[in-house]
Amino acid sequence: MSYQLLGAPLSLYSGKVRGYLRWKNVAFTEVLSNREVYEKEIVPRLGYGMVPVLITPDDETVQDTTEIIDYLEAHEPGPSVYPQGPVQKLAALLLELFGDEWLLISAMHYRWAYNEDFAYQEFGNTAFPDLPSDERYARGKKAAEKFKGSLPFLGITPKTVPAIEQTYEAFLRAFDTHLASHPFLFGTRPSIGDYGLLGPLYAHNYRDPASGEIMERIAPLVADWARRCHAPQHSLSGEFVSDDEVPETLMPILKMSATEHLPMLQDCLTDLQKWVSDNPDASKLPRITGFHKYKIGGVEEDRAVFPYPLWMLQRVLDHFAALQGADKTAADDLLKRIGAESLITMNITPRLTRENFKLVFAQ
Ligand SMILES: N[C@@H](CCC(=O)N[C@@H](CS)C(=O)NCC(=O)O)C(=O)O
Repeated sequence: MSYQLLGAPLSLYSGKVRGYLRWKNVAFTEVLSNREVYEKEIVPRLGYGMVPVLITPDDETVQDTTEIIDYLEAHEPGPSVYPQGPVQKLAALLLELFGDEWLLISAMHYRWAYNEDFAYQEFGNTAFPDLPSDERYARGKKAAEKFKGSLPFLGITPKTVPAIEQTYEAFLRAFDTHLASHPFLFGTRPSIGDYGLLGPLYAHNYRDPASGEIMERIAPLVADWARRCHAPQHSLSGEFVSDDEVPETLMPILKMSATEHLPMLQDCLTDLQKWVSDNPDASKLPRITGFHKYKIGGVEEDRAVFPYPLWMLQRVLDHFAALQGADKTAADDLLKRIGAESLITMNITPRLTRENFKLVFAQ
């Protein structure tokens, strides 16, 4: 049996893994995560509903796109999406986090502001592929309520919408400029950072028709990159740029991650620590630990505190903490240049880990 990817065309995080699997040239079959697959496979395996899920040839279950990619990196041959160069790897991990968790805001906003009917139909096509089209739409609308309803939890409100659009367009322009001189983030080979960006930029912001038009108009090279990152199965390895160089054209994007995303992550950490002192006996974490203020494009709004992105940030910090000598100096320099020097002394305490598909405190 080959790998099975349980996922769906409309799913942001399925696109991240699908693009990676195709580039890595891993044999896999995609199984549409319809209602029956949720009930018979996904929920029994995870204990809750979430995609994508990877089922390995040994019938192991892997969830969370980062864990899926790391599993395949450890078990499959061929070139890696992790740059050998420590500074490139640091930047790539930061950009994976930025794509997965910060660009999620624009991905959710654009889907529901400009592609509502398309999305309802897609939710129905995924969950109930055998029903007639109008019934798929009606049932898709019901199934989509939870997702559309999550917008305020992500800080997407009428107050923040103009800032979300402004910062997304600035990101698109910066990435388009970078892509004029490099096919991927760090050269001719896609990195873990490319796949982090691919989630929001493919399934939502390229594939949703109205969002795709916006991308084609503002940043045609980003649309082209999304197509290439998600291209059908191929075995083109490419290379990362030499000498551990982080292309100058990535600096504006790394600075966005430092000035926009990092303050929110720092605030989440403070909130998590407060939650822990208020709940000293808790061993596992709820998905949301409370509400806080965040800022996007200078506009402040309430948003739920999600501890999960801190687990991803911990990966970035673990990589950084292992560096020594000239590598550490070069990594410090990058963090200072992009305005992320607070990462140099940051520690995620209590330490987080994932067990049985849940975020828990490390023992
Ligand atoms: N961090 C997770 C996020 C996965 C995720 O949010 N998947 C969405 C679909 S794209 C989902 O199934 N959401 C269900 C839910 O949030 O309850 C990953 O990287 O796998």
